Amino acid sequence: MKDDILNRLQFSLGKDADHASVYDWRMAVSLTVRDQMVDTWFNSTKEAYAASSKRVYYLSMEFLIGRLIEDMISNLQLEDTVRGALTDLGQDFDEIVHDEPDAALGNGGLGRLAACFMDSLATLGIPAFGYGIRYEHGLFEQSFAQGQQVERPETWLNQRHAWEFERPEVQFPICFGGHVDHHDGKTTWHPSEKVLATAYDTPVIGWKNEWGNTLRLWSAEPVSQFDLDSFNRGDYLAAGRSEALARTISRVLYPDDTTDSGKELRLKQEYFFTAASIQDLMRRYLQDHDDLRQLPEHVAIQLNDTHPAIAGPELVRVLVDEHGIDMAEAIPLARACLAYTNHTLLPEALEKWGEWLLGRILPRHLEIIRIIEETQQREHPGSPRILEHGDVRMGELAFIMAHKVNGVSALHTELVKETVFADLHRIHPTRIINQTNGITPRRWLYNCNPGLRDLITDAMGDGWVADLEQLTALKAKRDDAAFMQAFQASKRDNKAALSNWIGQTCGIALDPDAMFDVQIKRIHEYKRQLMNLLETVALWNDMRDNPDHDWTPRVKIFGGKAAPGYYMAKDIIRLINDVAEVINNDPATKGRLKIVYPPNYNVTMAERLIPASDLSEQISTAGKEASGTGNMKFALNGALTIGTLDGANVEIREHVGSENFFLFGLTAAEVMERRQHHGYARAAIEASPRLQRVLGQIAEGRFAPHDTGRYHGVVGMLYDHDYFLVTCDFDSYFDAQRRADNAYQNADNWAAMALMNTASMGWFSSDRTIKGYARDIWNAHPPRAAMDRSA
Ligand code: 6GP
Repeated sequence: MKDDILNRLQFSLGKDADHASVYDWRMAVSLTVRDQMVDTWFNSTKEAYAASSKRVYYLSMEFLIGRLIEDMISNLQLEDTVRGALTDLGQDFDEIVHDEPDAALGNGGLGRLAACFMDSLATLGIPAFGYGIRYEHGLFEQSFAQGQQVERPETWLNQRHAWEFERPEVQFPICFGGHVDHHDGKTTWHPSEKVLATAYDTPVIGWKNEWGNTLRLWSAEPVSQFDLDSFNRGDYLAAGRSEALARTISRVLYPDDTTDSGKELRLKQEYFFTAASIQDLMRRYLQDHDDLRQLPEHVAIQLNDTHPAIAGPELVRVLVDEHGIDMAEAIPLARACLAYTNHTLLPEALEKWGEWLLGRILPRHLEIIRIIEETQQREHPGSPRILEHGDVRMGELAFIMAHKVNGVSALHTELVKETVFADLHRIHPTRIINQTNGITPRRWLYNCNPGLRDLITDAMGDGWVADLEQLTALKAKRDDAAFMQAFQASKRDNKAALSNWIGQTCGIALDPDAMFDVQIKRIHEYKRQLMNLLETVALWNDMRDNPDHDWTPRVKIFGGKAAPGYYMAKDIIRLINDVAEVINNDPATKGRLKIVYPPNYNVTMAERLIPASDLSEQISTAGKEASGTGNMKFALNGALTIGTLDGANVEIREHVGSENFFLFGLTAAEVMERRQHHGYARAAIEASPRLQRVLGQIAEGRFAPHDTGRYHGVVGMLYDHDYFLVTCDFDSYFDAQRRADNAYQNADNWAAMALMNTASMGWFSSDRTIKGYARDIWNAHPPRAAMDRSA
């Protein structure tokens, strides 16, 4: 390993050890590790070909992979080797790991789920490709100026990406615009614009080197580099214009989470990566099959929400226009390959494209969508329409072109059946199924929490890493005093490390014995960071009113970004920072209450915060959080949840036991019922003197003394259109927080509850989720050889 690293340093980086920077060392290490994946990767491809295996194609606009170096090293079981080699070379392993930029090719839950799924597919040995976009700029970087969010472009590709292989030979033309010709029963699309999609491959190797799949990200390139005529005329800007336009398609990730951005460029991005992926998988299929009617036996395409929903019409187009299959046969054939996952019920997230726009950019696809629509209406008269009020509704399109549609938690799936797709569900009663989300235990325990990982492994070996249900054996350790002490100590160590980091980065001193209460996720009204903040102010008031009470010291930690155009979310960010300024400087609550909000929350920060958390805030309005996956990461790392009966919280609570979970709030049914009452928010505020006081303080400028009107909008919203029922759940939330306070006072009991959480989370491994998809949706299996190896 040492020699390999030095060789890489010299021959790939062109540096000698005396002049190498941390970046050089990291690249040398990464390339060395990458070399070790190649055999497994190639062999997996060969085995999949030999076995003529069905392949899974996971199409996703987002893969929120974060840093890869630790996953790569640990899945290859190279930790000790790499660490040892670097020590011998006088280098610091941790410094090198932390030098890797966090690849933020996604917004939040949907993108991170795709990344966890890639790890599980490889670990289970299921032949799969992840297909997405190689964004030049990932999710924006966030900083705060006077408490307000500032966005700057993210630049992960300013450095070479260590893990990818560029594939200049894997390139497909992607067409837009133009018109369609119908001649002698043959249809021809004459596009007006063309770009090239070039593949970049990142190998994804499973735990213990079992199997290697590929994350294939497409980058947009111009068909011709530049216009020489313009250049020779001296018009240099014009010479580069078409090149710049082409590259725009993969330039930046849209920074929206669960909202519809509805922009022309976004539609082009969606079609760009979907069409490239379909050309690629068709090429692979036709290499060793000639009968397209067998396609569904070899190809499973999973649509990660509606962003790739154009895959339906695109696959039909390829089958009909390029391979001469009848339309009537092509539609069910495509459907047998396709499945669709719904990730949210929020109406503002349901993608719609104006018919005029879709028809202008994808004229042939609009024709095919009309035919799909007619076919559906003929077979199921009165079916909900894809085309309505001049829009193409992508949810309906995805549903109608999928043989299975899945929700991401038990509750969410029931709500999908009852609300957004109620009518389609009546027509296709077996199409909607549930696959509750999961998380990869490799990243979310093994790598992010070495203290707890070693404790567990010492107690029971490392079988749990690929079989997380084994953690149930930990329940017996509850009465093992030495184990429990070590369990508590590992949490205490993580909290001390986090306190150091927060001291350095935010300049705020924390007491590691205080309760670390953490809410990290996108800032959104339905997630109710505002309710958490109002409760913090109420607690501050109570602490000041009763200074002699035995208060449980708290640290409230917030993390998360707001979509740049989401003004209410940005006000909430500012309010958190303004309140923090006042409370953190109040001598009356010193040592008892602190608020920290480190900027630029990302996957790497989550890996730091989650292992150091005591209390996990999962407080969305019931019925609004489709699943949540952060909730699972916290519980696995021994945090207790304070939460509503929403998304996967419901199933987490069932697994960990209601006595180990702080429940509060209205249920989904009660939420819908409450909204029918006129003036429900005012009534709730009037019934809660505590809430009234907090809202009064915010409204009169207690936290913005030089701009007292700053939060009138926020307070007014709570009085007049509190759609997410912050006011109605406030008292119940406050009470649950006091139950948490009391429980925390008994450290041993708290630790026992925390252990029950860790020990009960096995079911939430994304390995279980992927097995469910493979069985119920894809009918995909590991080829024989891989099964033998893991047996
Ligand atoms: C998210 C959901 O909000 C979250 O509850 C879920 O855990 C996650 O998907 C994975 O299923 N949805 C999105 O991020 C999104 O953009 C369109 O939905």
